[in-house]
Amino acid sequence: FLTHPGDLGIVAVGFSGGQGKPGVDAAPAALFESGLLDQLRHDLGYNLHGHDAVHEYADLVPQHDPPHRGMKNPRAVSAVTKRIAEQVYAHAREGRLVLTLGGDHSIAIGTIAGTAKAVRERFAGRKEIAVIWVDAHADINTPETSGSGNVHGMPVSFLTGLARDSDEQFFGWIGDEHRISVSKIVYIGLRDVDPGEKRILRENGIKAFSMFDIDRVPIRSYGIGRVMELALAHIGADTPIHLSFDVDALDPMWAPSTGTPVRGGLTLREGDFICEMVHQTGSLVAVDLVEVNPRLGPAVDAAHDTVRAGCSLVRCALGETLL
Ligand code: 6HN
Ligand code: MN
Ligand code: MN
Ligand code: MN
Repeated sequence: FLTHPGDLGIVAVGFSGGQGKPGVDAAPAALFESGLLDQLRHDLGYNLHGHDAVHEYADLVPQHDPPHRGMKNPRAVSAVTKRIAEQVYAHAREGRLVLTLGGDHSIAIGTIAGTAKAVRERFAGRKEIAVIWVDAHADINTPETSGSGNVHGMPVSFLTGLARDSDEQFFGWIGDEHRISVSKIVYIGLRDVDPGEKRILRENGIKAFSMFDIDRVPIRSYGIGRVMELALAHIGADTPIHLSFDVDALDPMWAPSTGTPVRGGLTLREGDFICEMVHQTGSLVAVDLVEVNPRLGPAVDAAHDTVRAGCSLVRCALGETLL
């Protein structure tokens, strides 16, 4: 699917408006400081594009942004994700693999909208992307089912059209070309799903592998392997894949510095393995790494550990560990 597989478009998003805790906007700079770009350039041999800037989108964030249908910062998140969709689309249209560094998970509204549109155009509507969503959470609340009003808990409902708004300034800019179908999403790592979200997953027959599914195979280390086989089989060969990785899918032991940590998660090795398996398909068109918050965490090393884990996930998704 990639016309230039060695070319990597990077979108560094310093935005935190999809949730309430400041600091997640500092993740791209922290990932860069820990050497991620050099690793991608020198160890993995990618040509990087668009990596010089961390985007803050200050021009798109209004002074006054009162809730709409219970959503917090709705105008800001809508405008920023619209811009991100354009940025990701511009890279994908050039045939580049696209890496987006968040930022909170609301930004996936933009990244997935951008790849969905680029792939539709490339294949004249004959192909649609699949999305592998690795997360402790399902992020599929509608504004009405959300208990928090945080848009980072809603991106999948807007991307699938389960949530819609006709007003341009409240995600009304999302068109059919940006959307993904519910049959093309696979979740991995779920363990903290709201009641309304469980109903949405069930009613729409959405494929989801929870931590329970990963653990179900008697020998635990085979659990993630089988889950990945099943996940990729569900997507089917020859389908462009967008991997959206929320670092809170990992156990807080590995990734403590994140806004909504949930214990009982993936080991770093399991996370890396997911990324490696997806890379190995040869179908990867875009990767998001989100919810790293270097300002949070119990201990001094917490942020450092989380940033390192994030770098490892990205490198695995981009092919480092395969011989
Ligand atoms: N994330 N389900 C909760 C909510 O507020 O809707 C948590 C969402 C977490 C979102 O981690 O990307
Ligand atoms: Mn180049
Ligand atoms: Mn998430
Ligand atoms: Mn999450």
